[in-house]
Amino acid sequence: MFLPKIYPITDTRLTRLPHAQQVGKLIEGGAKFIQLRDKYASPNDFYESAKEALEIARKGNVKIIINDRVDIALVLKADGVHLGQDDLPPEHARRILGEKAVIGFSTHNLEQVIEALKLPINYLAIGPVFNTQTKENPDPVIGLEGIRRARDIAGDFPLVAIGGITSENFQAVLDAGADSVAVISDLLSDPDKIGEKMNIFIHQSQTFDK
Ligand code: TZP
Ligand code: MG
Repeated sequence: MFLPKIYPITDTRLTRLPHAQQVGKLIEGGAKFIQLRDKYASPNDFYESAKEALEIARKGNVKIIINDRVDIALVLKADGVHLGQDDLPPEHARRILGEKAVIGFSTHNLEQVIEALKLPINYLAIGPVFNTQTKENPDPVIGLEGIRRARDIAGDFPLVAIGGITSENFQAVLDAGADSVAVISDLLSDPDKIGEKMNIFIHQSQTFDK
């Protein structure tokens, strides 16, 4: 599965911008794989705005993952869905969306990682790695040590780290064993600089590749 090192997630509360505009700016900055996350919009509003975002993403050959809503991912033929512990179980999402869909699944501790590895998913996310203001009622932080342990348990299964990740600390998170870092506030908190910030992340990750 295609999983880039930097995995941006949209947030309309933080940016006050529609998903489509956030996606446009993230793509300008070099994003290739974006999750649309909306905890407050009605299903109808999320559907409409995800549809616009997908049109932009398709033009740029960028993959779109829908947070929570398997139904919206299905009707819009999005690339996949990201599910949490309280969402529709991944085995049902797999039956609905088919073999080609990307299904990501959130975990917050090592027991959940062990269970997640039995599921029909394409990547697992773990976090929060560091303190975050973005998620309501976040689980306890797992730190870099949590990433190292998750990597030990997960073998070479695709692992995404999330929570409090910035352009300053993401390389340490990748070095601890994450394949990819999911980022919200550090990318989006200045809506005028989303593209620029995305570009900084990509540039940094390529610098470390050398
Ligand atoms: N799940 C665990 S932490 C988090 C989610 C959705 C929020 C991450 O946001 P930020 O702003 O990158 O800390
Ligand atoms: Mg969810």
